[in-house]
Amino acid sequence: MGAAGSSALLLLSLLLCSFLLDFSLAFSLKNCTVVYLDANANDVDVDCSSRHLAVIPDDIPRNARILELSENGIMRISKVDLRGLSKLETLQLHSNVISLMDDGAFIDLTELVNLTIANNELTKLTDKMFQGLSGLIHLNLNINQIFFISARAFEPLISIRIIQLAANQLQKIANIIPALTLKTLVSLDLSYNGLLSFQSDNEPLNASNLMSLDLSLNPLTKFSLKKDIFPHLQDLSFEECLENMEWDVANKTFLRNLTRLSIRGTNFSLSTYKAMFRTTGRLQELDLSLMQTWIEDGLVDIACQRLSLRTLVITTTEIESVDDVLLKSCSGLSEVNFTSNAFVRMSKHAFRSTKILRILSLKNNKLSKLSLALQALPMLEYLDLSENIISELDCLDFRDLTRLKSLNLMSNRISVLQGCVFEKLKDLEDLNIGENEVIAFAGAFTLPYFGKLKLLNLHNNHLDELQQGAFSSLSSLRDLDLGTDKDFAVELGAFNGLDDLESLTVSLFQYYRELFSGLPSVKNLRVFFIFSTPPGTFQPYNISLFSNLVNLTTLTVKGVELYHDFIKADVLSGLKSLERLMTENFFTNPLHPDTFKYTPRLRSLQIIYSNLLQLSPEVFWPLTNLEELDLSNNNLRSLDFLAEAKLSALKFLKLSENEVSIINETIFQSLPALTYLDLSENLLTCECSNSGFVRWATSNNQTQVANGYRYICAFPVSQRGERLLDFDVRSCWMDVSFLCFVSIAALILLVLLSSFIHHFLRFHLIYAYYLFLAFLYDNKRRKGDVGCQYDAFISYNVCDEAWVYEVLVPELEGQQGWKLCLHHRDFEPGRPIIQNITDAIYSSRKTICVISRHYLQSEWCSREIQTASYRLFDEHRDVLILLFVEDVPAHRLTAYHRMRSVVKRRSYLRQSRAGETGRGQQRAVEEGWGQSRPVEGNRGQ
Ligand SMILES: *[C@@H]1O[C@H](CO)[C@@H](O)[C@H](O)[C@H]1NC(C)=O
Ligand SMILES: *[C@@H]1O[C@H](CO)[C@@H](O)[C@H](O)[C@H]1NC(C)=O
Ligand SMILES: *[C@@H]1O[C@H](CO)[C@@H](O)[C@H](O)[C@H]1NC(C)=O
Ligand SMILES: *[C@@H]1O[C@H](CO)[C@@H](O)[C@H](O)[C@H]1NC(C)=O
Ligand SMILES: CC(=O)N[C@H]1CO[C@H](CO)[C@@H](O)[C@@H]1O
Repeated sequence: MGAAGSSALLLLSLLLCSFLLDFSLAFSLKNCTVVYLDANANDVDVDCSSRHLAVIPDDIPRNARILELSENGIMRISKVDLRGLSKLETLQLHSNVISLMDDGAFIDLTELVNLTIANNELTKLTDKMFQGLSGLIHLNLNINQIFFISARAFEPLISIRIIQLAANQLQKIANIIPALTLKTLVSLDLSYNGLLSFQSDNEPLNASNLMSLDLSLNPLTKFSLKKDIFPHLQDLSFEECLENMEWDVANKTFLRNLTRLSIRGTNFSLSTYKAMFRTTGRLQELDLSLMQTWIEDGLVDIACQRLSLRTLVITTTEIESVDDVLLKSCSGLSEVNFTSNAFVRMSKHAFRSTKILRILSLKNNKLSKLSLALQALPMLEYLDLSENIISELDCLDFRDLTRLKSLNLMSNRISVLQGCVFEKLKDLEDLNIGENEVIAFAGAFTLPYFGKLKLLNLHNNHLDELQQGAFSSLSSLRDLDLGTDKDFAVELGAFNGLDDLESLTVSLFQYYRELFSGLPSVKNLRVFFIFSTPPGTFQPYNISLFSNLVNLTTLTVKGVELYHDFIKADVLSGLKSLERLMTENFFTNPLHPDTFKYTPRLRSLQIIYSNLLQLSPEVFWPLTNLEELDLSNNNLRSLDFLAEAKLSALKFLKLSENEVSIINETIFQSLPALTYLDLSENLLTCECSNSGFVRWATSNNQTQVANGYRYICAFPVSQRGERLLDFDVRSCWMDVSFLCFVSIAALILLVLLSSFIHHFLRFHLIYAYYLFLAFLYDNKRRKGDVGCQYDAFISYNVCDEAWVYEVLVPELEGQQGWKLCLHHRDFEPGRPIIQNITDAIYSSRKTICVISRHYLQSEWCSREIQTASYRLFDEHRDVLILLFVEDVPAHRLTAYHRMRSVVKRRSYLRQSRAGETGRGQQRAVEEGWGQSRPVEGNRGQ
């Protein structure tokens, strides 16, 4: 293995390590939230409002349709800020400090319909500012400091219909020509600017398509039309223009389409008003609010004489009474809005002339009793008497209002409802008696008057009790509100007869078994449980409270000072259609595992403020369709129950305001559909125990961790106040990177070491290898217990054969009487040579190597010397005798012969003079780690 291999490995490990630390696939946005939308999953609504942003974040999803950036500190919209947001339909930028918008900043926003840059610091609108906004319909530029609009600024807005420029600094009509000339524009708001006059005389204006023009709150002194430039204008406002304005409309037909004029709070001269009324003959709606003096001076009368008025609005005055003359000339009125005046009384004939009045609002006045005035309104359909001080209703009050459809008595002081009051209201559909002091309604709703009543609001009254059949005549009722915080008793059967009821809100101060029987159509039920002591009367019932509501789809229950013990495991039994359940302080810890067994269709579940502390996964097993789960405010410490909860359809999970500190990110593997997760306001720990979650939150590409970048660390104390997702998980990966480092380092060392060994100690290794082989072989042999057959095996090269046969063999075999093993004589034919060699060596007591240059070159000879050497080590027997017949230089002792160390510490023989036969062999025994080397030992030659 070389350098290339090691660097490849190094690269691999580096890749692996960096992969573990990759954050590039972020899905959760840094500063924004993709709003979870239940019904319309198509819309991608990105909310970045109120986040102290100074610039538009760069991680807005490209498929965003709604982008809310309001209430930040954005100063500028640059060319690149909104690049690529080609799906955007609504862009909200109000309440920033934008003073600069680059040319072409909106160039990609071709789908944009609604753009709001209100409440910023724009001063000029320049030519290329709105380039690209070809689909824009509504542009809101209210509350800026715009004083200049360049001639072609609005040119790209070829679809524009509404422009709002209220509260700017436009002074001259010339400033607004670019808007007035837009062919598609139908509504223009120029209120609260500095316009001193509105004159068409010298301006290059042609007929516009404008239908609504608001010039309120300008210091106008002149309104002059010399040309027919507003043939379609329907709605014109001069509210609170406080200067005396001259009205100069040259031809009565110019404002022929004008139907609504607001001069509320103005203080023009009588002649101006008269001139106005003269040229707006088709007017239908007039707003004279905030004009008490003018009204007292008879302006209503003048208006009604001149105009074909249908709607009169007089609000926000101190007028105390409606006298006989106020509406004297207004016989055409069908709608009167008298909201927020100071009416104490109305004269009996106040409405004598307005015979065809259909809509009357007397909301927020000071009426204490209804006057006979109302009896003159046979056509009245809508009557608003809310926010007065009416305490009593007389049987005659509504006697003639036989057409009344909607009666609003909310926020009065009514304490008793007599049946006769409503006797003639046979068409009544909507009755609101909320926020009164009704103690009893004395059978009012059992009388057969209310055949058409659809909506009855009785919330926040002082009812004592609801008797059986209290609403028995309300068979058409769809919506009933009985919510209150004042204790009252409900008899069983109280809701009998409400066959069509779809929506019911009720406060309960006792537990009632079967209370909701006889409500077959209810789809939406809101219950407030208010009882703090054990009601005593209940004991385990077979039938639970809701069991009759088989069509209920939405249930909202809120416990207020609730005594929880009645909530049994089967509290939801019978609710087989239930899809949405919202509970607050209702369930308690522990939640019974069977709680949701009865509600298999549940899609949305909220259990908040219930101190659940912990949950077991089994609770959720029946909820296979659950898509939304809100468990906020429950002091939950752990989310581990989610791992086994089998919530495979869950998309939305809210767990805010709990006490979760460590989140095991693997639980999200068991929530395969999860797209939205909110963990705001928990006690999150910024330690390595959460590093897995942090990494998951920042890198997973399915689940948005809503507001994740705002989560604050609660622990450890040193990190308190830091942001969780800013927590540097790399410091945790320190362990891993350290491991990586160590393993890489070890690897490199190994590589280096092996090249080193290969280079310098190769032969020792090979030697060790053979030693091992020999060991194995020896073991085998030992078992066979082969004794020594020969005294010596002579290892030699054929070139030295002559010497061996002429000198060595005769000497040893002849003279000494040794039994020698010679390969040409004693090797068994047919066996592998290596086998023969090994056998020969192992069956001889000694191995004599006749070393010459030829010997060293021969492969077989080196095998022989090797094998003999192994035996030396293996058996610790000195079997090797090296017989040097020639002077061999050191460098020739290459390859295996480098085992000089072996030679060194063992004995060897040297023939003093080559060819000098018969001289006997000196035995130069050098024991131990002798210094003399065999070659050096040859010196004497
Ligand atoms: C634009 O947005 C505003 C504020 O949300 C809304 O009132 C208005 O109706 C929208 N206009 C259009 C054309 O969608
Ligand atoms: C304006 O009035 C004319 C005739 O008076 C009518 O034809 C036209 O439809 C009206 N336009 C609008 C937008 O109401
Ligand atoms: C008003 O204008 C109409 C047509 O727009 C014209 O027929 C009529 O003569 C004009 N009246 C006056 C007084 O100029
Ligand atoms: C009456 O006027 C008030 C104030 O302008 C307004 O809020 C209210 O909606 C109007 N009521 C009716 C019934 O039009
Ligand atoms: C414009 C922008 O991206 N602002 C902030 C978004 O959130 C990150 C992390 O919390 C901040 O560092 C940015 O300044």
